[in-house]
Amino acid sequence: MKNIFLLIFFAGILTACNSTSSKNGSNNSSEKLQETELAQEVIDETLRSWKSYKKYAWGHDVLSPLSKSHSDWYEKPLYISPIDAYSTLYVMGLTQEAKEIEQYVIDSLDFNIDIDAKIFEVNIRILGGLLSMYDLSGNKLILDKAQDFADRMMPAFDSPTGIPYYWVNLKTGEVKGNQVNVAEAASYTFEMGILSYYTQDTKYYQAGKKATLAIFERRSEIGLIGDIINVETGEWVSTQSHICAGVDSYYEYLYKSFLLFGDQELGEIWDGSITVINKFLAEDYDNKLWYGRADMYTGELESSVVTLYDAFFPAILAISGDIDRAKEFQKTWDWLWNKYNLEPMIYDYKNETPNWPVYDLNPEIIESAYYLSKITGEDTYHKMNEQYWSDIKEFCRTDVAFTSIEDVQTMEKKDYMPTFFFAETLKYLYLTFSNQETYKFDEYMFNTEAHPFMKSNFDRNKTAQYLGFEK
Ligand code: DMJ
Repeated sequence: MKNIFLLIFFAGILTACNSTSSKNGSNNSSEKLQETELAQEVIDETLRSWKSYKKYAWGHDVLSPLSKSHSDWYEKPLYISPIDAYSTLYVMGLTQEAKEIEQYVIDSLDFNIDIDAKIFEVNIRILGGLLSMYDLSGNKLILDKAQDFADRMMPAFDSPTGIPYYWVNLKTGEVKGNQVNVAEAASYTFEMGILSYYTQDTKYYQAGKKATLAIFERRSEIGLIGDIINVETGEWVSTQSHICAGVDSYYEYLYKSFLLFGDQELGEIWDGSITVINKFLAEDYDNKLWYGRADMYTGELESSVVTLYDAFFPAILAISGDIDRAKEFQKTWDWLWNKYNLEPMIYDYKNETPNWPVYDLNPEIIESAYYLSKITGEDTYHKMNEQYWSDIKEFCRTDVAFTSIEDVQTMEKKDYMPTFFFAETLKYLYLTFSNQETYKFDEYMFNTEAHPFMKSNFDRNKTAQYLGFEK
């Protein structure tokens, strides 16, 4: 017994000597408690996958784990996997690996490249990833990179409605693509607000908020929005209202931006939106809570086709205080997961068919189980993530990393490990299982790609001024 105490004592001294504080005062991994076996397993698997990325795909966007090669999103790589992986490696205490990415970003990453980038995707992954890298490291050079990147995104917002075009050329600022879905139209207030705060330049948040207001102002008389819009005319191209893929992060950012910055206007839009979502889209079918698709003008439900992205919603319901619905909806997704032992990308709950049976290592159900586990303290949600992790290991694990699944009915593998597997899936699993005190649930807020930001970094007495909204 005495020996154990001595060991703990010396380990304590060692960790205290090793520790360095980041800009936010968040602690280095060496101060954390002994990890649980499961958390350690997630760390080991993350490190294994990261080493494979480095071996087979370094300098490129994505690892192809079956062919042990790589692919890029565009003609030239944007280094998306490492930027997405950084905050997960950091949070897990893999600080050397994280530092290596930070250094590469500073030394070698140049965004002055002649490629058309998808504005939504690069906002959540690259801008969000770089801002979080700055938040965690305190390295001002990273903030400069983030600002440089955002400045290259800004021409996209110069449309007649303020809703960004789909593509922007990072070198020339040329834009194209005048039809976007709602998520692509209006999921910018979070990253752009953070950038405005750090640079004290309101223009970023103002551009993001203008796009959000442009969507909200085009709601129907009953308060619902559609899902695809023309950025030049402001006319709805599709008038189907839902919370699924293609809309999801619009709602997520209304609430999270209101919470992080205290912009009441966004809070009011959220309040109005959640009321009509629950009124028109929620339905009880086969003893389960579902959110279907309705016509934005009549509110009539017209489709029971949902996407696995929708499993982000229990987390938002839970943080906004609707624990009952959050639990109920999570139960639905848990049922679907257990039906296939993974989730199909698209599922029709009335026809009981997977319309698109792909599983891309997506995080949403795991993210919501993590939030519910922390908010309710109930073991059910920890157990859910234990189950999901066990299934992912069984069906998606390869000899070098993890890979997506072509069809959850046959478990045929696809040769692709999406960058959000590093950013989100592994992070939420780790945080659910971890004992460590460093990343306290209440102290952080995540962008939609799970890049963490410390809430206390954003002083509520300054947000209105730095972001340019009325108190
Ligand atoms: C992620 O890229 C983001 O979470 C996005 O908002 C939607 N879902 C994917 C992963 O499934």
